[in-house]
Amino acid sequence: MVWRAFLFDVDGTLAETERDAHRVAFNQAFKEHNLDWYWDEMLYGKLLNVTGGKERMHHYIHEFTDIDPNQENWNDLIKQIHKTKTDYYVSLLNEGLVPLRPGVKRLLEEARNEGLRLAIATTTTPDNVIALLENSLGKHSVEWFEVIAAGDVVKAKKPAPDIYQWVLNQMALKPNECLALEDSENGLRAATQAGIPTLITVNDYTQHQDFNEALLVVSHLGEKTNPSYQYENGEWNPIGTIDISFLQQLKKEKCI
Ligand code: XBP
Ligand code: MG
Repeated sequence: MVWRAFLFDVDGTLAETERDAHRVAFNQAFKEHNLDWYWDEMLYGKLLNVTGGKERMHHYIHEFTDIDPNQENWNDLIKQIHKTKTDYYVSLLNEGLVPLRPGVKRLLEEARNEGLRLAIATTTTPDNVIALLENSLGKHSVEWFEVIAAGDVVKAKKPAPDIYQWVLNQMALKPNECLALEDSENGLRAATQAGIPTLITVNDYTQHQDFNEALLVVSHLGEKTNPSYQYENGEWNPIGTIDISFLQQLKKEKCI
């Protein structure tokens, strides 16, 4: 059995969008809505435990402010703030300042050449995904992905498996025919609960999370001039570039 599809997470996996784009856009939106909230890099790291921007703001109000969420119509307010945040986020990406992570473009192109099917499974808003793809891979790259599952398409966001189950359903694929590519424990839990083997590319915010259930944990996908490192038994060792033949071999050795 070989991989038939790669299912990509977006934030933290395709690009390091969280600290310098989502976080910045949230703060810009708070200012525009006359809120004195400011999410610094450390606080944002804690808030990332809750996936979804609207859900993250609700969590912040409950856990980090004295606001009584019942006193005003916070549901509507949060929707408005989130819309402003999405506009700022898309503008930031349109400036072209958020590059893809090492090896992402290379692996996507290889997968396309070899006829593997591609999909996106993410918590973020669809407009954000399109902005990232168009700005980093070109106008038509959205068409590379058979399914783009994003945002509120399912009610329960990661770590719930719903978004992955939705993608499997749309593509009529079995979990063990797919490899999920993720960067976080929440993402790993979502994919694993859907039965999908998962490759983790860690980043600064997620490197200390629990990835015991992952098929493979690496620093990034790697380029010839920027090799990847694999995390195993408490150590990081060079592994080169993660390409299709490496991944198909990994499936043969470690999966059914
Ligand atoms: C991504 C997220 C998203 C973004 C914000 O998680 O948690 O919420 O931070 O996006 P994952 P929105 O990578 O696990 O899918 O503000 O558009 O919700
Ligand atoms: Mg992610």
